[in-house]
Amino acid sequence: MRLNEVDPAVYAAIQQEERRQQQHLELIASENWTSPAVREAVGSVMTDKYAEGYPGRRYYGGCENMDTVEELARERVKQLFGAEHANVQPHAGAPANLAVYLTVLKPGDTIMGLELSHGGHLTHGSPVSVSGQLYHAEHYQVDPQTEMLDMDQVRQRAHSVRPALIVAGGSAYPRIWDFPAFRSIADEVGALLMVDMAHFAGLVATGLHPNPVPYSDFVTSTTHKTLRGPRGGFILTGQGWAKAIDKTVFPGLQGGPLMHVIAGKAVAFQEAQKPEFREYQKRVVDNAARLAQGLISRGIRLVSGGTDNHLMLVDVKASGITGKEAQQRLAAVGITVNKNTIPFDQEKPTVASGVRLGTPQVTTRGLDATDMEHLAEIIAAVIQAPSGADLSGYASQVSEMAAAHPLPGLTPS
Ligand code: DSN
Repeated sequence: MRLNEVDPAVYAAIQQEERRQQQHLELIASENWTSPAVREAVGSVMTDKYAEGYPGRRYYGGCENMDTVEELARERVKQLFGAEHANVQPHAGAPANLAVYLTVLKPGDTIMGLELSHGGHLTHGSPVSVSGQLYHAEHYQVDPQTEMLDMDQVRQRAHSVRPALIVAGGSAYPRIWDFPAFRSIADEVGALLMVDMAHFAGLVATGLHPNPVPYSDFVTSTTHKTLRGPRGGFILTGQGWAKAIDKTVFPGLQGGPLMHVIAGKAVAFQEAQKPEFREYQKRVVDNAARLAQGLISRGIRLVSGGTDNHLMLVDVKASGITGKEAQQRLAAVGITVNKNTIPFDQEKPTVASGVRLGTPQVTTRGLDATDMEHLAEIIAAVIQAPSGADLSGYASQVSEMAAAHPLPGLTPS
């Protein structure tokens, strides 16, 4: 029996989600739209199999096809990023980061990552995350004037707090990361270096952002953001740490790997090796630059004055509203974003002074430079509108733009 007969409630929610994604413009910087081939792999019989262990060393019989897909995923991701060793079993980015911490740190050791409100991530030592509870977390910040990282300030901070592990990467930093500088700082203070490239992995895979692999002890990532694969994580490291990392992921932290997701990762890693994927990532970055310029030219303030990657952080407080209100207003016209704290934010995270915008998903559905100009006009007008203004005209424009660019692989509704 098909899903619509077995469980009409779940079927209806999935149908409605398809419609929501089809009819809205998703500017959440960490989201994307997987290919039908990736979704086919994730929805396959691979979900039914236990495969604890690693290829050739499983605790269950019948794992020969599991070995094939996991080996393909490992080899492809190693090739994509030039890494010696890959573990593709982490269920998501958070357990990937935790696996590195558990491998190299003792409870109470010091880690140093970018402050959350300056663009970092919860798993880089926030007090509400196990990373900030199990370890002594210190943070570096962006420069108050430029709102970008000043590597001399990062160096000073590292010399003062002497971390055992430095974490680079984050979820709302719109600029390029300087990995050689992070490496030399880590070496000066005797720290290990982990780069969490979850956000910009697709850019790294296509040479549009420097590759952290040659400079890092560990690189962690998710597969579902710019990389456009299924929801999941992975870890890259050198041969020296390979055994220890594998042991931490399984049996240390996780049980049976999600083999259907690993099959989807293998497919996505192959897609990411194709020339079309590089062209796509180039359009993502170009679209972000165009959207940023369009907003700035309409008087909107962007943190750090722009973007070098796939995302930007809009200071909506400078236009007189909170991040929460901006998120609600944009939702009302069919644009999905997330409120986000900005550096030195005075608002709590549930209110925030900013919204984060990213172009990976709308670029997948074919929006181009002209559309970015149009989107900038709509977003600026919505943010700058007087309270209670009628925004329905913008909602129709968004709806038309979405209808003109159906999500690839879905029948337009
Ligand atoms: N939740 C992701 C993001 O939106 O960036 C990070 O984990």
